[in-house]
Amino acid sequence: MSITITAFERSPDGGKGLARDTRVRWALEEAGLPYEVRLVSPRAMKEPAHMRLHPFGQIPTYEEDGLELFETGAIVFHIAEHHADLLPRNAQARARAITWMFAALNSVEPSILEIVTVKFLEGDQPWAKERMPLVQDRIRQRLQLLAARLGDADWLDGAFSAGDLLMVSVLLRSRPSGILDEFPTLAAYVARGEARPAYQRAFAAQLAINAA
Ligand code: GTB
Repeated sequence: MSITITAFERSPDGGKGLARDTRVRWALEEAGLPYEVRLVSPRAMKEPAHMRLHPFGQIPTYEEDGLELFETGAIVFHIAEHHADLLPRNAQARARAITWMFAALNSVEPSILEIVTVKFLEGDQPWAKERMPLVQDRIRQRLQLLAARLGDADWLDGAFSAGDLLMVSVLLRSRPSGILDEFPTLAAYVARGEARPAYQRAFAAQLAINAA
């Protein structure tokens, strides 16, 4: 089996691991699967060769023996389903882990991404400064409920799963704003994810490309 993913030629975060290829790398490392990385420039991302793989001209993409995927959630799900011990065998526990994958991407990440929108896309608007605290408060509301659900458990539902992999990855994006650290149990949850050897390998691999 041969697996190739795509990543930024140079991530705008300079190696903090926040671009979405890190999530795919992490899942592949959890599965113990070797993979190649094709680096794409911003221009190449919008050219036909890449647009054939990714209809929106983005990274990451995933190629495996003729199978071509885009969307990080779908890629991580594929890896979890076919290659890794990232989803429980019990049908109900499996469905709950998949639910957490969707929750990470649909119910937690959108509010966190709004910070990027306000900061970088709307930053020059006269109302941007007023909007930011509203956006930050919406993130806090979501994280408060997530923290309540996690309680003092290590992971969201039993053993570490693809749901935790995506939730930790999503929460990492709230760290630069300082909001993650307002929730010590979530910060500790993220730290547990980061301490996993598979995450460390994924992080190091992207850092090797993106560090100055
Ligand atoms: N829904 C898609 C998925 O989950 O795969 C979204 C993919 C996506 O947003 N890709 C981004 C991309 O290709 C990179 S990850 N952007 C280029 C473009 O659209 O032209 C998002 C990202 C970018 C930068 C940072 N950063 O610098 O911290 C973090 C995350």
